[in-house]
Amino acid sequence: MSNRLNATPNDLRAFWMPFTANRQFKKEPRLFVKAKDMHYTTHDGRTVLDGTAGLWCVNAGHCRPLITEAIAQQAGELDYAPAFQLGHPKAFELASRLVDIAPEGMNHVLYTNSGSESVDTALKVALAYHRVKGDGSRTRLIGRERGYHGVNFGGISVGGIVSNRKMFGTLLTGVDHMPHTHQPDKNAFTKGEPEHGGDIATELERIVTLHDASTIAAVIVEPVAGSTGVLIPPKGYLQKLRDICTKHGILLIFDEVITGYGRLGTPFAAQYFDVMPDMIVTAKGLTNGVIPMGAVFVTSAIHDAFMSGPEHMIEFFHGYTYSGNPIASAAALATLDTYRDEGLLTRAATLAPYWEKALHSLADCPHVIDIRNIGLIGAIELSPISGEPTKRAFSAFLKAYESGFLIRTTGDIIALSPPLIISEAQIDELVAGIRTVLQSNI
Ligand code: PXG
Repeated sequence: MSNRLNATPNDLRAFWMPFTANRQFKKEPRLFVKAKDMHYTTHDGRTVLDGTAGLWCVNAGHCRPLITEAIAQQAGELDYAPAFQLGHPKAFELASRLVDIAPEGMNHVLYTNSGSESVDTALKVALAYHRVKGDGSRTRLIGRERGYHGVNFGGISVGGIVSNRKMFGTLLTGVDHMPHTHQPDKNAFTKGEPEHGGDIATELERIVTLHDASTIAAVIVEPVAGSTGVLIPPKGYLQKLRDICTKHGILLIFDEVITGYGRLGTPFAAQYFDVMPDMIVTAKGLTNGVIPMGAVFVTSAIHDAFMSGPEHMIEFFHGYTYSGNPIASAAALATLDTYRDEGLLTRAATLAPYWEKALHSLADCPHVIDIRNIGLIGAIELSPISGEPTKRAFSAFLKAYESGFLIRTTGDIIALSPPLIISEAQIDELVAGIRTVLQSNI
């Protein structure tokens, strides 16, 4: 007996979609068929203003010519080169270019194909680093409540979003979590970094005391937590984490999958907050979202610790078939060219005051209980419908989509992260569109 669904080319049943309400979607599909700069075109021919840079990744806007051409050119010249014990020039050129824009001291790059793989790569580097240093008892990993570090086993173990964890067994052992920093009672409607909550970092001291520093390998946090609904670090918080980690010999990993490549108006959040981690995890904006690729930045101290033993020996037993893939490397190089030519890695700093003012003008709209912003990121938190959490925001998402605006929702929070090429007029358009949706019956 065949299990085939008797699929036709336009049948939607076979594709089990990621992080999607599949049954709802397939009753009422939403498909994009084209994109250019700030806009998508839907399958029914409507134009949609992209308020989320795809999924926080299309930082330079859509179908940018340098990137499109570089991919085509590379595909015709060198499609694939083995990633282990062999290489190709563009992967090396890209690593040097990345190091140039990274915080000083982040001198080496490991490639992956996604944010999730970047996270798991960084966690493995941390464990192996302590081991090659003769400190192999440092095996614990510390994350944070509400943290999102992708969907692989390492990432969901250190992550703190309950629905992403609860179905999947016991996960990695030896993991603990710091409390999140969200204090709406004290910080609601703060513009930029909240005043209250910097001291929550001292909870890490408590965790270190509980387990003993000699058992802890690394702490991983998103400098600005994105997926959970945009939680901005309180003033002084990240520096305190840095100080505690330094004091106890614990590596600090910044997961910059969302904040990397200009989202805050600096190449990386580490530069924005002037706090230097030991590793930076990236993906998304590295290739403008166009080809899957991630990169993990590490300091020389970490890299050099592995460079001992016989020279013919592999120093770190980790990597992917597609690490530094030629087409992905070409896309990333063209992305960096686009960012450089158009000043996009710092453009969010110029736009941030306008963005902040526009966003906070929604404070008087129905259901709005908090508005948060930093760089070119924004969040509008809505009061949930009693007994039906997430429904109000999801209905706002559907209405916005119908009226030509792409927003993203998580829980009852609307998250915004437009391409860094957005104009002031388009910010106004997006905010006016959201105002109309919030004033409708949601
Ligand atoms: N770390 C962070 C901080 C992320 O935001 C990942 C890791 C995993 O990346 P990959 O490439 O494996 O998906 C992410 C991904 C949203 C949203 O709307 C956020 C992500 C992905 C999809 C949607 O909040 N972040």
